[in-house]
Amino acid sequence: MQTLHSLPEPVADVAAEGRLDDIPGFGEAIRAKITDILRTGTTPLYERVKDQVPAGVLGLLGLPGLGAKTARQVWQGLGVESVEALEEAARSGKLATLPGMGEKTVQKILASIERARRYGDRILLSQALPLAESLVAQLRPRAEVEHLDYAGSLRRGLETIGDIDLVGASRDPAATIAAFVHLPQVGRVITQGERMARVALHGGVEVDLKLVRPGDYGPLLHHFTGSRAHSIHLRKIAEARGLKINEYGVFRGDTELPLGDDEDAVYQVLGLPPIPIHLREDRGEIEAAQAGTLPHLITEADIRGDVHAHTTASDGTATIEQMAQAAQARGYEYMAITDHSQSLRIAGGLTPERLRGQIREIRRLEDALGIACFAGSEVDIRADGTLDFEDALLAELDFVIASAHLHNNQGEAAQTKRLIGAIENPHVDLIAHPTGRLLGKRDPYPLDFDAVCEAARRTGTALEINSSPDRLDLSDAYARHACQQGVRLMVNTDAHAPDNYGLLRYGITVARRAWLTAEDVLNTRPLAAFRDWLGR
Ligand code: DGT
Ligand code: CA
Ligand code: CA
Ligand code: ZN
Repeated sequence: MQTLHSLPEPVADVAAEGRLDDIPGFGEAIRAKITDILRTGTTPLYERVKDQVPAGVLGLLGLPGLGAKTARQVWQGLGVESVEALEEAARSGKLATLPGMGEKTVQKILASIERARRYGDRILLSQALPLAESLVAQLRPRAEVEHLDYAGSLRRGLETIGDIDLVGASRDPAATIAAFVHLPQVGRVITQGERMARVALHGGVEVDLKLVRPGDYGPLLHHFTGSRAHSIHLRKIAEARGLKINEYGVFRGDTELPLGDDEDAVYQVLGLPPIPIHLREDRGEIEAAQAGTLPHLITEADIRGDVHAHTTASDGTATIEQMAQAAQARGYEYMAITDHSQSLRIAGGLTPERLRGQIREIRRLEDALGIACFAGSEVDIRADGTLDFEDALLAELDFVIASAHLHNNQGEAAQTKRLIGAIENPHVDLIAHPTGRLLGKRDPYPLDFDAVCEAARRTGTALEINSSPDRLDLSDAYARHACQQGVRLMVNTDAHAPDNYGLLRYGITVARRAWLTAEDVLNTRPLAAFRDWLGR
């Protein structure tokens, strides 16, 4: 399932081109099931299981950390058929009576239920985006379709998505709607009209499609993109100018202003410059537009190097050469190899001897790699804020990342002190994924973030926006705050495989939502300037 979610392209495209065989880890059985689902919307195995196992029990599998074995155990052992019943069994102590079920596991299950409630049915941006892109790719080429885009929170790049909103301009809306509800991904039609439909995809994600005639598209796309708060604020500005603004257009009295298909025309009639999509949250962007101080937001193309990557030496899947080749193929000037340190045994952390060997190997390969490669390390921060390697070894490296993977249950004061300890180490250049959150799975650890920013600014230590789609850490709000406190940032992918470098788009989305310019992000600097900043 993880593999499916992380495919860089729609599985339908892969299947259509007969390339299912190329996906690592997919055997004959899985390929057959995917083909079934794409063709018929289901697969015989699913139909069989669906009839034998209550839907509520399958629903338990949606809880992060609860596997099929546990779901079966609580169902057959305690008759639990719903999340509510599972919670009841956990609280009453019944759950703890099952063989192999310790108090710690029970607490984990309760925490997971609580988190699932908070997230509701929201899915990760990285899961929604490929779905939306595949729907758009199927509808946009149709002859009667003039425009078709995804809008809503997905277009604004929120880290989680409630539902997917599609908007379009069609010369024959009925035909486009009919095509939409018959797409192979659609599991169920919820509502259908002449110009709109709402469906649920097989995975449960709900999708809205709204259509207008060509010529009216600008206001529609604009209305369904901006957050509600952004639209309401704009409406007030419109009223002050004697204008009325809604999804159908901008009106003076009963007369519609001819805006056409361009959404920026909406800003133009209000006397404003176009506001970048990622800023449309009413967090000061309208005032900035009025004052002419909108930031020139960072783009993917501004990044000159990705300086957080792993190899087979720790928990990556590729060699130094393969990672270098992938970084070079993206047009980067530089990169870093930053495998884990000794304490992180589960991730194959390097001992000092192995790290010294790796440094020598990078020096030896350097000329052949065709890209500047920093010998680095992602050093674990110990419980007391000291680092997992001696300073003498850190001094041999070109680039040092520090991060907290272990001992993260210490409480705010201790955790803050610990991070500041690492920040104050003169060898440390960057703190990776500074709040430790995993979207939908683990909350940020308690932290005095202002104190962390103060230390980072004072020592010239950078904080990371980690692009890994289940981290996105720092978040947009934290990154914006850090930047306002004078902290420099870096956007990295934490690549564990060559194609992970492509995850940069998610980190850049966070950076843009944080109002960052290329100037604010250190790894937009050319190699010489980046080296100057490192001061090594
Ligand atoms: P989500 O789906 O929870 O991740 O968040 P959104 O932002 O996609 O919200 P959604 O799906 O309810 O609405 C889609 C877009 O339409 C959203 O960008 C705001 C806009 N919108 C929806 N309803 C209203 C409304 O009543 N007033 C205004 N001004 N805008 C609305
Ligand atoms: Ca939405
Ligand atoms: Ca919606
Ligand atoms: Zn890492």
